[in-house]
Amino acid sequence: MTGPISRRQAIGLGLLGVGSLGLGIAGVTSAGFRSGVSATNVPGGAAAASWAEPAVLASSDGVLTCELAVAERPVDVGGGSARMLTYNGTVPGPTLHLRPGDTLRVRLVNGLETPTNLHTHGLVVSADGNGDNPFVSIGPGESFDYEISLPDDHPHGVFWYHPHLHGFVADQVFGGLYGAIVVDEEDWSEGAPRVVVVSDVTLSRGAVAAVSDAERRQGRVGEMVITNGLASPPLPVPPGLTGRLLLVNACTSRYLDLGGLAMTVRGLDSGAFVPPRVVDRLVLAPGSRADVLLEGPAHPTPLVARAYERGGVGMGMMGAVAQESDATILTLVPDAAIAPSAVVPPQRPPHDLRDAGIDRARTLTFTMSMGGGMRFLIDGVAFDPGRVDHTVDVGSVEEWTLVNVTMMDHPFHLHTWPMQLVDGEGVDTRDVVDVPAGESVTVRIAFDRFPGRTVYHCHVLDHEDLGMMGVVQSR
Ligand SMILES: [Cu+2]
Repeated sequence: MTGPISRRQAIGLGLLGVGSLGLGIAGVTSAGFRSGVSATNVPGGAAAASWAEPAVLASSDGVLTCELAVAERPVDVGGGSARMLTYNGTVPGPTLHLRPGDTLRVRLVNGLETPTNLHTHGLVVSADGNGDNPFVSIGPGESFDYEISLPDDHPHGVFWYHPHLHGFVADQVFGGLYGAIVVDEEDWSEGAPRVVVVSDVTLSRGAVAAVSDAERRQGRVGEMVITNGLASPPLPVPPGLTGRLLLVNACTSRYLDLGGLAMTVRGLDSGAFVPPRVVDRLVLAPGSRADVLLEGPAHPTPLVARAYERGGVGMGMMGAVAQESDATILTLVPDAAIAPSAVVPPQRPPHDLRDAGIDRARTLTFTMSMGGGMRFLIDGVAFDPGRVDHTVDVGSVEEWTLVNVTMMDHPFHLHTWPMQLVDGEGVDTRDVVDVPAGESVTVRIAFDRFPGRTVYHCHVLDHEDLGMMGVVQSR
């Protein structure tokens, strides 16, 4: 029951051509973008005056030890000032730069008035104990020491971190709690990729606006799209040379339907595309990331996220919700003074499960129920942390068919284990798989390690908070 694999699943609506450009192979030289670029004026009103990125915390000798202090703080955001939820006082939080085989030790200090925790989205790591454990709850004023060990064969790529405590996730992520994680084996001192964390937020009276129940059901979208906390910032690039962006869709519910220029996509989530794919449209569901090469244009050129149709609860009975509109994520601005440097690391192709023996097939069905307030369900039930919904054997390969019988798209995220699209083009491995309204998608999953208990859920985070999450136990 694979159904018509969604047109939208493919990154390549408007594919310019899927060919080997000789890109993404070790040794390709690209123009990096130096950090600390100078201010650039961009016509168009409220656009930010200059590019900025989060601070980088990098591992050394196999370990990154750091503290993430969670607190509401005043920050400059989208050209104004507002109180937001922050990691170490900034939105986004610091970028964590790790290598395969590293250990990440994070002391999370909760300065909020609500409980929270930490999820390292997309990392192929254990969910046990003080690992990437979504069942941990850290109360107000408490702290917790995470220790997350990346295996030596961990995929290269861009990942991210955010809170994952059921019932609080959407509010806390919308409030500003997100940051990038990059896993590679590069020394960034000679030139780094541009880390581009995109989110959206609505501000009201100097703080993050509350949302209505109708907005939660729809999956809230913010009025303002922010890139590294900035509104439509300029990104200086050397004309004619290639630069590399690591894009993170940290929006609570918004899909980023990116276009406006040609993009060479080296991979989505933890899955590398070998060879890279050249597209002029790239849809990133909430939670998804992309590793993208762009050619520096001769003239200022915007990267635009177009309003995206992802369905609704229907019948106009649920109250007004904010309508999405097009947004400029950033504007590439030619700047010949930006020095080129080699920043494109070799790719690590994901395991190919197309010829794997399937130990077990399962179907997971997404529904909504109207009784007692709208609930978002998987297999007819709402999330219960005390219940195991699926038990899998470590060492097995399974095929999961994700069936969406609702009128809204649901981006499905499985923790710890990547998913390979059965009908994907070549090897297409992701950790967020969009399941459009009324469609189904089949994936293969190698539960090759990490006994323990973790979750899968809709990454429209309001839907997750409203119940659309389940528990998988591996043993
Ligand atoms: Cu959903």
